[in-house]
Amino acid sequence: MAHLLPELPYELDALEPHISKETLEYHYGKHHAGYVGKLNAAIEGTDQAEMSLEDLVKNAEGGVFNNAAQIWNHSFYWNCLSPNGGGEPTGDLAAAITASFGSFAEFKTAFTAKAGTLFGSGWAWLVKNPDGSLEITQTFNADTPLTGAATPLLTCDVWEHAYYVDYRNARPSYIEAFWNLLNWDFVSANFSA
Ligand code: MN3
Repeated sequence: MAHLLPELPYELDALEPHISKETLEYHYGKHHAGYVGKLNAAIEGTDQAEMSLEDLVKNAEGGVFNNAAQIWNHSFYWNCLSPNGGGEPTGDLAAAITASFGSFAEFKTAFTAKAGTLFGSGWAWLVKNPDGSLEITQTFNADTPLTGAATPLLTCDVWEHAYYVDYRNARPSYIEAFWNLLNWDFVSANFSA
């Protein structure tokens, strides 16, 4: 069973001016697609060939894990963004953010800092712990909350390939733009799941 590159939930130019069409052509069309190609090549003819993507993320190691986890993380990331995104969450998610961080503004400051200070390549996440509390975490390289007990709610890809075309070395500018695209409907659905 070959894994497929999931369809992007919007057009390649839909996130402009915050994230350019050129970035998506590379980030989705080359990087995300590359992980799919490498995973399929690595598992072909092995006993991992019939495993689901989530099972590979949870059980595989080395290159198979890296490529499977990067496929999952990127699919999740694209869904966290929307041309109609931005603003603030509402309802139960908003209440949970206030309960865990004091206010939306404090959450935004803390998440921005966590994404901005990640050294090297990785991901910043908002996750829901088994006790219902929310937490901001970092994972490095391909690592993902999917292998742990917490439920991922939203992520920001802070690998350089996510922002170098548009913002060069200015990761803070990319993170600022990220807030204008945040798909709170997707984050709320993850929170309520
Ligand atoms: Mn990426």
